[in-house]
Amino acid sequence: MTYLRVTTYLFVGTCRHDRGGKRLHRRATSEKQSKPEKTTVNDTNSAASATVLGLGEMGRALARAFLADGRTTTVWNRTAAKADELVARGAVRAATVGEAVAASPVVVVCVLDYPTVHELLDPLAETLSGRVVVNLTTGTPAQARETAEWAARHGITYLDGGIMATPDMIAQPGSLLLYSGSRTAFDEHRALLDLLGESRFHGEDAGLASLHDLALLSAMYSMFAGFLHATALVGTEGVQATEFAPTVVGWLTALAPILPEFAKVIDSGDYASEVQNVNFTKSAIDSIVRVSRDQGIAVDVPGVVQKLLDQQVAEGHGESGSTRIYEGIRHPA
Ligand code: FVH
Repeated sequence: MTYLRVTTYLFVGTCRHDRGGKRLHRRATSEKQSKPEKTTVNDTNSAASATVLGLGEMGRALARAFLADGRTTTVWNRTAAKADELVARGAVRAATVGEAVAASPVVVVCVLDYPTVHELLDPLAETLSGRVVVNLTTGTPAQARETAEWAARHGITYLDGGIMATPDMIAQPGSLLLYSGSRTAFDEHRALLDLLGESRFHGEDAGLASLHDLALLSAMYSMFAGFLHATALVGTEGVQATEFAPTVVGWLTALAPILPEFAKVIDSGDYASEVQNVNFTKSAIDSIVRVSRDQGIAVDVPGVVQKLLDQQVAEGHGESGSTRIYEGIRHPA
């Protein structure tokens, strides 16, 4: 349910922040455990200062949260003017990235992408040695692991993170940040991290936070696509999107509690006992595809689900629970 709340918040926040679609995209083990670890707050550096590199919409929100707690916060951004509002709130403006990095034991990076992270940090490896880098830039697990390896080679403590929040949610209820990488850094700087939202540690494999981040975004974007298809369908008969949206919200909210039930089936690998089988669901999806064609709209969105169901039927699993399409996704032919 937490994830659903996050998704819902992201949707609401996204609408508020969308600038021509740009914001929408940036927004949604052993030590490799799949469940986040519960940890106690143990910040030995509770008064520690922090540097924030990257003062876009998100970086500024992060810096604001540190400043609101009275932390000495040094900031740097390529476009210097974006630091102005933070300096007015008490932030220290660094003239160069090197000056910013040297100012604090913890360096939080939140820029466009990983190439930018490396462009900024690689020349400063020596200065960063012995410091903690918390990288909240969105990227893939491979990029996170590669950056962790780079950091380890230079004696830099590395924590990767994924932000499941929009900038206006930072430091507010519902803000969730996923972390992986250095457990020590997570524990030691937990109080600082908790200023941004709920902090969850996913293990010492630096790629795991990003994996969860992108998985949650995939759930979000798929849900958005479903909403857009449904809205296009009723739109063919003149129903306004604003009229239809509240009904969709109610419908999806009512159905969301079924996801943990699906999860139990998936984990058990036993798809026999589910009430709704592949054949039943396929008949519904076939109807959705048919009506979409009849109404003259694209069928790409339900077409994906139809293809997965067809695959299950072709493999002889028509009587299995329809959650079995998970197997087709998890183990593609
Ligand atoms: N905003 C959101 O809702 C999402 C929530 C989930 C996590 N994302 C990720 O956070 C990263 C930053 O996102 P952002 O919203 O702050 O993005 P922008 O407002 O576009 O700011 C981008 C910053 O990156 C700087 N930058 C870009 N290229 C360079 C470069 N070559 N050298 C130095 N800095 C660079 C840019 O600087 P400037 O354009 O202002 O000079 C901004 O500081 C991102 O990974 C999201 O996916 C946010």
